[in-house]
Amino acid sequence: MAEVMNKELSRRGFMMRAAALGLAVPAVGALLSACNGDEEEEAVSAAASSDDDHDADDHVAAADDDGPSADAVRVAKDPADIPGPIDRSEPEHVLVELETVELDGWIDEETSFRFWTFNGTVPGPMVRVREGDTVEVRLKNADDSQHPHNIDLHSVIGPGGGGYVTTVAPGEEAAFEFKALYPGVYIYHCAVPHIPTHVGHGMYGLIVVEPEEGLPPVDKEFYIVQGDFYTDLRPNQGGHASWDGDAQFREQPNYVLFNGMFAGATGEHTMTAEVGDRIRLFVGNGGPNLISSFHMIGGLIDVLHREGQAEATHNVETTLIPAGGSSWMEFQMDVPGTYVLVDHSLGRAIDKGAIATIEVEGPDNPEIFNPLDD
Ligand SMILES: [Cu+2]
Repeated sequence: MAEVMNKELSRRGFMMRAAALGLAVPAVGALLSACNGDEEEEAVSAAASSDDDHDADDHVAAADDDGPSADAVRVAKDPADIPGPIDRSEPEHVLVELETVELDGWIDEETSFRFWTFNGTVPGPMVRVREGDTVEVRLKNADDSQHPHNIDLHSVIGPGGGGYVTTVAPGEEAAFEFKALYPGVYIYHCAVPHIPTHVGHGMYGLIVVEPEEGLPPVDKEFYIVQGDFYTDLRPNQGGHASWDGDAQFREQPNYVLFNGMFAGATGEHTMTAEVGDRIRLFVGNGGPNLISSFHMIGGLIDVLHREGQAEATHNVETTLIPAGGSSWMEFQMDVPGTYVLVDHSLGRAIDKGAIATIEVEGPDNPEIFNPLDD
């Protein structure tokens, strides 16, 4: 019985995902159907005819009859919504103002969840400073928050990364300064106990510390942060999902997401580029628990600054991004089409949502990729 229920839920999820994604994004639709086609149908009927009679699966909540929150808004951060490159040759004093906001948002197109955020999005804003800058971080906790919050930036050399001195109750504000000594790309996150619960509600983002000489110019830059979400509902069940602390303890998330929403950066929210563009991705992993096997289907990372290190590695297919870690990478697509970014632990992509797309437009390039008719 439990197996039947799982299969049916999974199939329902597949149908909804196919409807939501496949029509708008043929490449994603093909991916999903390739992994959820007739074989699964056979498995469902085989399970249905079995004599096993287990109780209902206690890992899957019933669909929420009350429906999703009426207040749900889009919290998924647009990957293109980031500050531009640093354009100065001297260090400065930089003010970074962040507000912790708890709000109902869409974790998939049918399901809402109470997110805890920096500035109302997951991830929070990408902060961009220069090596040698003095950074003043001012953290406000919104008046209507239910929990204290703080910020620990991995670019900070100092106790708690700033967490101890920024713990603020609802309606309060705190601030500190730090010197950005080391160029790289770093996670920031809330570190109020119970920390996995705060991070698991979406409280993370990236801070980029550009080297003194800056980063090489590129045509496009995007910002993606993966996170694992522990909810009582599975993707696309519909309704309002609640936090599942037991699932967090067991490290078994129902959602694994780029930018806080199931396939949030696909379809009308896809990233876009032209054939031949140099593209830079800043990719982080907020966790709280899983590591990411970050991969681009049909592409290759030709310049990889693994974990933000100064020296680049070249021609990498899949790169590990630890929980609480990040990388920046560059590549170009010389052939037009849809490129799908995934966590290559593929169940997390296909079933749990860690998918994003880059739509590349421009002339065909048969010398590099040439489908043959015969
Ligand atoms: Cu918090």
